[in-house]
Amino acid sequence: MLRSRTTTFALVAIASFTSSCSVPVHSYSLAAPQHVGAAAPDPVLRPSRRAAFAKAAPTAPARILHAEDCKRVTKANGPLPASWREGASFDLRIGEDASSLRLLSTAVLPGASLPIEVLERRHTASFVADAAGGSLQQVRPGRWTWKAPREPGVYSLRVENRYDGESVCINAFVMRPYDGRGTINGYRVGGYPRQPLNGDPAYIAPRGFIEVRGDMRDMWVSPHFRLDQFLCKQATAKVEYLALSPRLLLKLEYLLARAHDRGIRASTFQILSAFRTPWYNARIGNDTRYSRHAYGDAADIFIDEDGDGRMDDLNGDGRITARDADVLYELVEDSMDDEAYQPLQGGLGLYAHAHKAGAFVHVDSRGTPIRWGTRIPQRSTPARMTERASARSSRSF
Ligand SMILES: [Ca+2]
Ligand SMILES: [Ca+2]
Repeated sequence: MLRSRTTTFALVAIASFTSSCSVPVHSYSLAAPQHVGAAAPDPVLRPSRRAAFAKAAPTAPARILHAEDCKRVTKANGPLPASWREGASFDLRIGEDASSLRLLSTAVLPGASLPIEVLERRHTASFVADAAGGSLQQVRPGRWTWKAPREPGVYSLRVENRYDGESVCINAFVMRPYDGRGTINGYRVGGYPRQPLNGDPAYIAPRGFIEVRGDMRDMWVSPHFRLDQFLCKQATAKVEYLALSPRLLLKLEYLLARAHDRGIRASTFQILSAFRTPWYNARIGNDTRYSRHAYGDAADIFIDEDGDGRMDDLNGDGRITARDADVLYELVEDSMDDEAYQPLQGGLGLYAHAHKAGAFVHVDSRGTPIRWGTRIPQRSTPARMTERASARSSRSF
């Protein structure tokens, strides 16, 4: 039987990728994802899909002995081993974000320093760390500084608790610097507003992007999400560029765990749209100059475990309607008072009929709570009226 436990998270509430971490750390708790598939079989799961799941069943993980071994895990063809989708036995702060996930990704500029710290008060001397690339220096027991190499790419870091042999892997993306001129290596980016919205540092234009090439697209960036889920939907190029906030990954993992708590079957969230370059955002008719999608911390999500490309029947009424997206909306809304959720605060929007995939929900981790779209009560309110209200606001973000 898979263990289910609550682990303590901590996260610093600043969203840029590279600045130093001299701001307070907020602690919170995050229940490890539960694997509810066996307990709550999905009646609409197709036989062929079931076979695919069985074929890719997680296997027992080999022990991770070096940072190089992390590459093998993150490039796994198929789901990560089940133990990697549970929480780690210790909490780690990576740059400004902290979590107890077994795998997290972060992004830094070339040559930048990335602080890594075990958030345990005791037995810090039992932790060791290593890096495949760059240079790693121990500052004190349980704390290190990784100096990123000059060459953009993805580098694996690893922290191990020697006491129990458990490792946490970190994908550290060294970004390609961006000079703001509209393209990067021939890839169209477009222009960011010169002034951050209301002076909010979350709206400072990215100074670099993750460079995505070759088989990097399939790599795991957190226990339930792959890199290609976050790529901009503009025409595929040999080399693509991406802004991806570690905090968005933490938020999606948190919300997935909450979905599992409610018995919702979801191996991941399907992401309609995550990163959008300002150029692409304008092309699709979004006139919001400050879309969080352009800053890499927003995702439009739904759940599709039966693989038909549309939202699943989350409320169990036998139909696929906006009410199914409302189940997700409610899940986020109910999390807002959770102490664990506070560092993950951000936007929440319901889009009732805005896409061929059906209804979906926008979430982002901008730091301040904001909601749009209208809740659709499951029974009482006439749906047509509220759905229209929701559609009206669908172009906002
Ligand atoms: Ca579906
Ligand atoms: Ca339904």
